[in-house]
Amino acid sequence: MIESWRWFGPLDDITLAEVAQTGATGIVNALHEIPYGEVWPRAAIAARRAMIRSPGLGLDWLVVESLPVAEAIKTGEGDLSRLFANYRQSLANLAAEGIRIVCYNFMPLLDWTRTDLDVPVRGGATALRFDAVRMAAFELHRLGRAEAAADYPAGTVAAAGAWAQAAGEAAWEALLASIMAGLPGAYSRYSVAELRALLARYRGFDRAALRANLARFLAEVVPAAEDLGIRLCIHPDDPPRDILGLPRIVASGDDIARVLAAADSPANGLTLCTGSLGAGSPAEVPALAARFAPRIHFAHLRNVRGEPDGSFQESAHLEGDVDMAAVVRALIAEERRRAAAGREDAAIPFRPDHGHRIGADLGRASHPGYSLNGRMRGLAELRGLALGLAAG
Ligand code: DNO
Repeated sequence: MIESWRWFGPLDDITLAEVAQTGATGIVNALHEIPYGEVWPRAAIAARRAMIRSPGLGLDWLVVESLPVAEAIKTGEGDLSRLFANYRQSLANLAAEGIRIVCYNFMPLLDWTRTDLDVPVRGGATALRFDAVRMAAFELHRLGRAEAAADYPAGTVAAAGAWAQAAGEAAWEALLASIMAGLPGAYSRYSVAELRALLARYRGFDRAALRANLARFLAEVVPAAEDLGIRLCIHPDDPPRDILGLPRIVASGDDIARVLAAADSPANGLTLCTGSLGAGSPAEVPALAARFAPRIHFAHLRNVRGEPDGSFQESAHLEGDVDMAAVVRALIAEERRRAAAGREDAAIPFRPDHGHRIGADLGRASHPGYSLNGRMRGLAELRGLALGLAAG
């Protein structure tokens, strides 16, 4: 298990020196400044890797998260040949600079979605939360998506109405800011009107259509990745269900099996995200880790606690609904299998995915979920768990 850490680049408030202090050795990074669909130039990749490999830190850039898939590839609109060629060129440039694990997602429009970024937990720390009532309130009473009433149980729809009536402008603003935080290019926020216009692009677009576009994307890029020795790994949908009427196609074991079968190659792999999958069927996550182990190239380890109405809240890494020990055991077994087969890249990079804001995090700006202390706590716990299991 290679201890890794997502670092957002020079604009990240957390420095590489601080990352080194956590004990992590692998960096998960992206050239966030390059617009979606454009080529990542080789020189920019080399410069970023050199920065990460600063003397004395013991860090290296191991994983790209994400090489984003342009929206047009997801909608399948227009002539996509330039976008596919650009994606392949970025992969070639990454491989030329020695980076071989590339994570991406195929969620339409939104990336991960939460309704609350700072819910108080024990001792005044804060956590991220997805609240079904507030999400329904947003869809029904801000976005005006009347069809959303069918996506939620009647009790949730009623509770959403009550919430919407009582909410003042500040509560709406906070909700909007939370929901938009996961949007791609998350530095610029969409307004409600812009979101409505973007959603219109997906009207009448179903899972089958999105699956066909993913299969097309894989057919275009997996052969190139194979030649380059790159292992692509798709990230599951978060939350693992349709929201805003947008289809989701990487939300369950069956979905993942379908994606992996669409291009049956080690170059077409999975990012095992225990938090995303755990917000669906947490009890299944260890079995999914074992089932897809040979195709897992990267792991996001975090935990959630679900609630009967579909809400969930991010818990400490070893405290939620997912049996983290069982997941880590499956990953260690896979590493041993790879090592026995003589693979030099047997170790699987994982990162503590998200963390609460604790202690000094509370006074510091960081990307939602990407605090220093909270993730460091998670990393330390996962490190101990992995060492204990490997020794046992
Ligand atoms: C959230 C992350 C996701 C992930 C992308 C991968 O914290 O796990 O934003 O990076 O979905 O493409």
